[in-house]
Amino acid sequence: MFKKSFVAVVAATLALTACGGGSDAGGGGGSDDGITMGFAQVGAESGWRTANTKSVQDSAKEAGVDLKFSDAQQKQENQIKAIRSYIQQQVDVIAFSPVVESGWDTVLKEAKDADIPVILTDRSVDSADTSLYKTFLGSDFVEEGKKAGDWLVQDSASTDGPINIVELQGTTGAAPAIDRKEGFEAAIAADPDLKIVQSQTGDFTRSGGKQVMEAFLKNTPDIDVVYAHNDDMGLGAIEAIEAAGKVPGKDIKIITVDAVKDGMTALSEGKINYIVECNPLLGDQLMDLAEKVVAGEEVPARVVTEESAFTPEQAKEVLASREY
Ligand code: GZL
Repeated sequence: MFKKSFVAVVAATLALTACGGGSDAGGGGGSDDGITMGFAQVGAESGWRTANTKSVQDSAKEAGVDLKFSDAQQKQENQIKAIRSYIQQQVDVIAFSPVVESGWDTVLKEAKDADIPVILTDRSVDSADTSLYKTFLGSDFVEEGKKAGDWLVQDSASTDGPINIVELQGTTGAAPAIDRKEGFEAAIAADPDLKIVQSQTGDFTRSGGKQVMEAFLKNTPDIDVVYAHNDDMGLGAIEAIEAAGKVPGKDIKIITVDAVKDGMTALSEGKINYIVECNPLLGDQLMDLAEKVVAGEEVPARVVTEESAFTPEQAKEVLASREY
């Protein structure tokens, strides 16, 4: 045991020295006293994303990580461009939240060939080659969808007859959109009265949720429930429902995911009926993983974030103390 750990310490020291002094094997662009991270963010589409960006930036500062940050405005080609620029700059480590699951193998292979480790945060990729990244830090989105569906099954247990659900999906092709749909559908299969009668993407934005909900209200009679893949689309749906002269949370029940401040406020007011939490505060864990990866230490292939779910009563209790 001693021999192994001694070797690990030596290897880590050598790796750190190499990274600090700029190794010629690629990577190693870090400043003398810390590592340099290139972070390619999805965009600024939602309250969740804003909180996630703040967490990454604050944690980098605290950890002495030199952070190069880019906002892709929800475009995959911009994230790919940013990753390529980080490779050119020979950063020590690259982290990003893939806007969609597919289309990453080529650029991730370029990072691997440049000997720059990659960490997936928040969202994952569907690459068959898992050697293209060191770890994936983020939520279990299928579980989040299941929690939303389980609540609806329990909440509608005493209601007879069909319950019509309209679904506001997240960004097409994004892991949280695919998985939250999967988890929710699997959960509501327990009750044949629960039916998704309309499903369309609102792209995780408040305006997208409002526009799609306006269309649903025009073309779909008897909507009983909205299942929105994030709070922002749920808040947009509330605007559309109120404009149509209906009471959100009562005439039409609303279930969302995230639990950001604006969503929790609407929940505490009874305009939303249930929110499944998706924790955006990944910064500290990301910096810890990055330092380990750059030092050549083993890290778990998957780090799942701890999350809860809230009713209106619970929202009233915690609202004042929420960090985001
Ligand atoms: C989930 C994250 C999603 C949030 C949305 O981890 O990727 O993207 O649920 C955000 O609010 O836009």
